[in-house]
Amino acid sequence: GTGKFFVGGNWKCNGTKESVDKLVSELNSAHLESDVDVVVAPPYLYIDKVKNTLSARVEISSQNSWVGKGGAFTGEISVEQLKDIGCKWVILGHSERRHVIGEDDEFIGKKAAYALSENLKVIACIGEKLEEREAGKTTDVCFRQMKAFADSVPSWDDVVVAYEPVWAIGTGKVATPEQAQEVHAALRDWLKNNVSAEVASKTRIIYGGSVNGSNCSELAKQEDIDGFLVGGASLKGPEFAIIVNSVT
Ligand code: G2H
Repeated sequence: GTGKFFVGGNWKCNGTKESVDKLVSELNSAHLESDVDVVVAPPYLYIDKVKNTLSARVEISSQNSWVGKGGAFTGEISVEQLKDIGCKWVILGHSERRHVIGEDDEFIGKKAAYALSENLKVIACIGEKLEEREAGKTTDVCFRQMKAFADSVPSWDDVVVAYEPVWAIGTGKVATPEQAQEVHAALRDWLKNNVSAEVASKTRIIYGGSVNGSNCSELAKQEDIDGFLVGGASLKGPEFAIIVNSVT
């Protein structure tokens, strides 16, 4: 792997005050290997609560942010507000936002540039759909999504790339370690050829899509897998800790 292992828990639109308290207490009592960056992304509503109760060992991410400065944008949350409340990270380009909500490459790229300009770090998600993989377009799609980030961000220092094949998300159908490694290596190569050798070697590329406590260690062994973005399995503290501790 490259750089420090990174494991993010994307809680998505799940939880109640009660379940969030339970998860926070499980995380506070779990052993988390020290050489891993650990981040959790609660729903906006619970960020303040989590920030105030979760060990500072774990950083907080939001699952989205507004594309520019706050103001008259009903229903949105600004980067400034996220920083005010103690967020260090934001997940952008998640497939659920691309394909369910309809955010496009350009909009996501602008969001990334704005977040970075305000010193919020970015978990930049990319990934192909099943029909794109079956049509042999996996790298075309992933490279196009990478280019949209590359065209917008001034620097990759505070960016972690998350490769999340859409067909593996929440489906229980995890990519094999070989399938994931193949794309991760191609992405690193893309960074080398299109950004710089230094960025290619320093940028962490994490895998997401049905990662759990049983499949994480084989994936973590792959040379170009630098960590995980975990959805469903991040809602259980002990299982999330197993994934964090799969660092090799
Ligand atoms: C992919 C992942 C987390 P899950 O969306 O971002 O979710 O682990 O539930 O497939």
